[in-house]
Amino acid sequence: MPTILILNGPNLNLLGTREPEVYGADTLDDIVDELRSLAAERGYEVEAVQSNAEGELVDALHAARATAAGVVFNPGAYTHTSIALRDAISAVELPVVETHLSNVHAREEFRHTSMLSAVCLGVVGGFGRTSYRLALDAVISHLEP
Ligand code: CA2
Repeated sequence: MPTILILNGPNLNLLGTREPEVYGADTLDDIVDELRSLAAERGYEVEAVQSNAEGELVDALHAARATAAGVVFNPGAYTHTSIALRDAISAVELPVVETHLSNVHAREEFRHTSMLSAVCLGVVGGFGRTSYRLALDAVISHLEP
C-alpha cells in the first residue's frame, strides 16, 4: 500500500496535555489513529513522525522521498522561521500539505507569515483535528484526481 507521512514539529507531542482551549483535547496519537483508519479506507498506509528538532524534520522529509507518496505536515513554530524546511520541501518534490490546528491568521502577527506555504501543495488550518482530516483528503485527492 502507498504511504502518507504524517509529520509533526515541535511541541506537538504535548497535544492533549496543555492549552486545550487553543489546540484541543486530543492527543497526537488520537489524531494519528484516526488518520490511519481514514487512510486505510482509501487504500493508504500512514507513517507518523514527530520531532522537536528542525534537522530531524528535514531528515524525515528526505527519507519520505523513498517511502511516501505525500505528506501531511504540521511544522509547528518552524512554519514561521524555517528556510531549511522550505528548501527540504522544495527538494523532495512530494505533495506536502501544510496543516495547522489553530487559525494562525487570527493569532499573533508573527504567526501570520509562513516560510513554507509557497512550496506546499496547499494549507489547511483553524479546524482543530479536522484540519488533519482535510489535509489527508487533500493529499489523497491530489494523488488520485
Ligand atoms: O496551529 C498549529 O497547528 C500550529 O502549527 C501550532 C504551533 C504554533 O507555533 C503554530 O503557530 C501553529 C505550536 C504547537 C504547540 O503545541 C502545543 C500543544 C499542546 C500544548 C502546548 C503546545
